[in-house]
Amino acid sequence: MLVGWGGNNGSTFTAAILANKLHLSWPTKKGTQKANWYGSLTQAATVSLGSGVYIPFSNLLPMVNPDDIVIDGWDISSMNLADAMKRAQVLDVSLQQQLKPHMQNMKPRPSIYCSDFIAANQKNRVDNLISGKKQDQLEKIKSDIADFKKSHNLDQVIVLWTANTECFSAVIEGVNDTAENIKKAIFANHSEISPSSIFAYASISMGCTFINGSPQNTFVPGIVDFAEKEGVFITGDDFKSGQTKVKSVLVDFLVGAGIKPVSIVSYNHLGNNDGKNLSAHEQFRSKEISKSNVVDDMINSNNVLYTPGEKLDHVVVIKYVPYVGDSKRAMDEYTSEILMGGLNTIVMHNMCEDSLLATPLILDLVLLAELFSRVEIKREGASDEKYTRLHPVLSILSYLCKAPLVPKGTPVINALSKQRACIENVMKACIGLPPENNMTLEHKVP
Ligand code: NAI
Ligand code: DG6
Repeated sequence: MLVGWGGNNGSTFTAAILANKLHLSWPTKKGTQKANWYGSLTQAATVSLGSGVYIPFSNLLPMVNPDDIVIDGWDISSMNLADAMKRAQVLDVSLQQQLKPHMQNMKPRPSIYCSDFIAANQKNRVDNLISGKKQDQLEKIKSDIADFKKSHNLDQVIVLWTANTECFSAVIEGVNDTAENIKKAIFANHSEISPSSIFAYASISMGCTFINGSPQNTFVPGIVDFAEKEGVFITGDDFKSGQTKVKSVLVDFLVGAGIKPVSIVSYNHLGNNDGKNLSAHEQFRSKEISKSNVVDDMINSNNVLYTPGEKLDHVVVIKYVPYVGDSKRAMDEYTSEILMGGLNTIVMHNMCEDSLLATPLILDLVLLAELFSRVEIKREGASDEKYTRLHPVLSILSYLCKAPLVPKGTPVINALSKQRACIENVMKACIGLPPENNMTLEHKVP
C-alpha cells in the first residue's frame, strides 16, 4: 500500500508493475520498447557464484514475483491512477494509452492532510481527506489495511511512504519519545504528530512492515520504540536513487584511493511536484539533511587523510524549474587534495527522469523487506531453538536509502559497495555460500 499513490512515483510504480506483468511493448522514435525492470537490484542485477558464473539476484533465494504484487494506497488527491500517470508526464504516451483501461478504476483512498507538514503550495491538490481527529484518522488507516488484506486474500501487506516530503517533527519528551507517549499524543490530537508517523503507527499496529521513502523523521523515537516492542519491521529513510547514489560510490573510491575530498557541491533542478514541494524552506531542509550526511562514514574511515571530527565543505542546492518536469538535472563538483598540494576537481552532469530511478527502488525495498522478514539467524553453537528474526530496524536495506535508519548504537554505512555486499552476502549465507572475497588466488599462482 503506497502513501502518495497518485504521485509521480506511485503512478509510475503502478504502471511499471502492470506493464511488466502484461508484457507490454510500445513504439518509440527509436523503435519498439519492451517493459523491463532496469534499475532494480532484484530484477536486473546478477550475483557472482565464483568461477565466472553469474545468476540473477532474484534466483538466489525464493522471492516474491513482482507480478504477484497487488497495489492499493492513499492520496490527498482523489485523481484516478490513469489520470495521475498522465499528470506525472513520465511515461511514453503510447504506453499510457495501453495502461489507461487498467488504471482508470484505481482510486486512492482518502488520506491525512496537515498543512503544517507539507508545503503550502500543495494545497490545490487536496480533495480526498479522512475527517476527524488524529485518533479517528489512525483507526481509518488501520481499517483500510485490514480491508485491503481481506478483500484480496493477501499473505502480507507492506506500507510504503512515497508521499510529499514533510518537515521534521520536533522530538518532545512526553509526546513522541516512547511508544506509550506517542499513542497518548495521537489520542490527544497533538499537533507535532505528523501524518507519516500516524501511517507508521497504524502500519505497525497491524503488524505490517513500514518503509519510509522520504527524508523526514517519521521514525521519531516513539515509533522506533513501538516497532521494537511489536517486533514489526521498519526501514528508511529517503530513496537513494541518483545523485546521492553516485556520491556514495565516488567518495568511497576517492577516500579508498588515498585521495582527500575537501569540497562537494551538489546542485540540482527539477520541475515535478516533488520539486515544487521542496521549493519551500522547511521541506527543502529535510532533503538537505538527508543528502548531506552521506559521506560521514567514509571520511571517518580514514584517519590518515582526516583528523577526528574533520568535516569537508558539503553544499546541497535544489531549485524548482517547472518546465523540465520529472527530468531532473544534477550537477556535482568534487574537489580533492592530491599529491604535493595538487587539486583534483571532478565535475559531473546527470539528466534523467527521477521517477524512473525511484520506481525500481520501491520494488526492491518491498521485495527485500518481505524476504528479510522471513530470515532467521542463530549464533554459532547456539541451540536450534535460538533462531531469531532480524532486528525490527531493518538496516540491511541501507543500500536503497539516503539516510539509513539503523538500530540504536550501531554504525551507519553509506558506502554503496559495502551496502550491496551486505545484502548479497547475507543472502548467500542463507544457502551456505561464503561471502565473495575477490582474492581469485586460483588465477594468481602458476
Ligand atoms: P509527488 O509529489 O509526485 O507525489 C507525492 C504524492 O503524495 C502526491 O500525489 C501528493 O498528493 C501525495 N500526498 C502528500 N501528502 C500526502 C499524505 N499525507 N497522504 C497521502 N498522500 C499524500 O512526488 P514523487 O516524485 O512521487 O516523490 C515522492 C516522495 O519520494 C517525495 O518525498 C520525494 O522527495 C521522495 N523521493 C523521490 C525520489 C525520486 O527519485 N523520485 C528519490 C528519493 C525520494
Ligand atoms: C531533488 O533533489 C529532488 C529529490 O527528491 C531527489 O531527486 C531525490 O531525493 C533523489 O535524490 P538523489 O540524491 O538520490 O538523486
